[in-house]
Amino acid sequence: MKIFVLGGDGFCGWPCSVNLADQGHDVVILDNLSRRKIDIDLEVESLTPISSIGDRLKAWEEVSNNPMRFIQLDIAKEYQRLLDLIIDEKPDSIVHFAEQRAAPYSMKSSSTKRYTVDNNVNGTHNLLAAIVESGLDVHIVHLGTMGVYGYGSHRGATIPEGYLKVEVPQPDGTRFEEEILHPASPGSVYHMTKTLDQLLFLYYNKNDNIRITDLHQGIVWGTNTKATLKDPRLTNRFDYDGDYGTVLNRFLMQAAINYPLTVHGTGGQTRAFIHIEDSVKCVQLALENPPQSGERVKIFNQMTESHQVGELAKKVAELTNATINYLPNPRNEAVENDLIVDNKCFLELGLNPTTLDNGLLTEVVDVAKRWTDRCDQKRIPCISAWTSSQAKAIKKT
Ligand code: NAD
Ligand code: USQ
Repeated sequence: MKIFVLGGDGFCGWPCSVNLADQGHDVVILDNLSRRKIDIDLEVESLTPISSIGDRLKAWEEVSNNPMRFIQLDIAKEYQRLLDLIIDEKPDSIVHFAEQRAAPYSMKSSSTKRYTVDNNVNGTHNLLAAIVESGLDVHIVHLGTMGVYGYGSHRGATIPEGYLKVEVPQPDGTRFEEEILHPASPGSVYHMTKTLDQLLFLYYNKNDNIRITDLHQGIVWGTNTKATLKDPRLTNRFDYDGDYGTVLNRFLMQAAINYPLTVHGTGGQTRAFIHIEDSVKCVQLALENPPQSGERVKIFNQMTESHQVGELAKKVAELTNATINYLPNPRNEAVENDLIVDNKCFLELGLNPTTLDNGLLTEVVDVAKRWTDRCDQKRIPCISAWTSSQAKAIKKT
């Protein structure tokens, strides 16, 4: 298959691109390298040293028989170039990772809120409009988020894969059954953009028959995959800072440097998780099992397990002797929530989930220990607050 990977230089996109090339596909990475520029603006670097995209591609060419290509392009701003590329190259599928993906970054200021909305919504819409204008039948696989369903209002119900069965009352007292897109309840401006993406997909699928798979992914943990370990220049990024670092990788890295684990509030928040190796595998499975022409948007919950943040901290503390710090929560989120998720689509397609075992957790701690001297401890606290009262509360600590 010829596959465009939009955002293929990022944390999820890079190992995914490498895996697809490893499987023999013709991979073209399209990325504007904005994440590398945000690192510079925030004065923070990935804990693991990452090579330039040029060196990454050179290394991949040396270790494989299947080189990848790279095109620097902003999908939110360069519509005509994106369209021309689709028409010239005729990809079979396009994997779309190219969005601003950090909730705390999206909540830093009105400027980062506006950037996140402009970038994510325009990027997704440009892609859809370009596929329609090209007249080609291209399957889109989009990386969405479990956060579209929201956290806190499910009252023990299982979260379905995208669509909810509802009964609609009629004036004569009868009811009819319908499947609707699960109500959206975003918890940040970033998560809101993903709920807007869903509506764009619904519309373009209905109006233009675009074939789309939307992957509602949980929090990804781990760093490298077997394929990115083939050469040090293929090393994947490891975000640990208060804006881009995600909770489990942050705890593992904090444990590695004897920094008290930063639990927000009581740690009662429950979230969905997936290991990077499984994330890569799921994208491959989604590409290999596209929707039929005329089929509605396929939605898969791309997660393998749910955990409470406080329980995760305790597990990491037991494993590493780390201490735990319970901090005022900078986010406006439920103090605690349940999270029961249906993920049978990927299990039925053959995903064999990697669970949170001690060996894998220790592996991440070891990666973090190796690069301790690259950590800037000043960048660990989460200082992006969702509301002004939360900003005041975190300033006091
Ligand atoms: P990342 O920031 O590491 O990578 C995103 C990549 O997209 C970067 O290389 C960036 O330069 C590129 N990009 C952004 N805007 C672009 C644009 N307008 N044009 C071209 N390229 C652009 O993020 P990630 O962790 O790899 O996440 C990738 C996708 O997966 C995101 O859409 C995110 O919402 C989703 N996701 C990530 C996680 C996670 O835990 N990391 C979990 C669930 C879903
Ligand atoms: N948290 C802590 N301590 C920390 C960091 C986070 O307690 O040091 C808490 C947060 O308050 C939150 C939970 O951990 O309750 C998850 O935070 P996170 O930063 O790990 O994840 P989130 O902001 O939701 O975003 C990440 C990715 C995003 C993806 C999302 C999937 O950055 O791209 O969409 O995970 S999900 O969480 O399923 O919506």
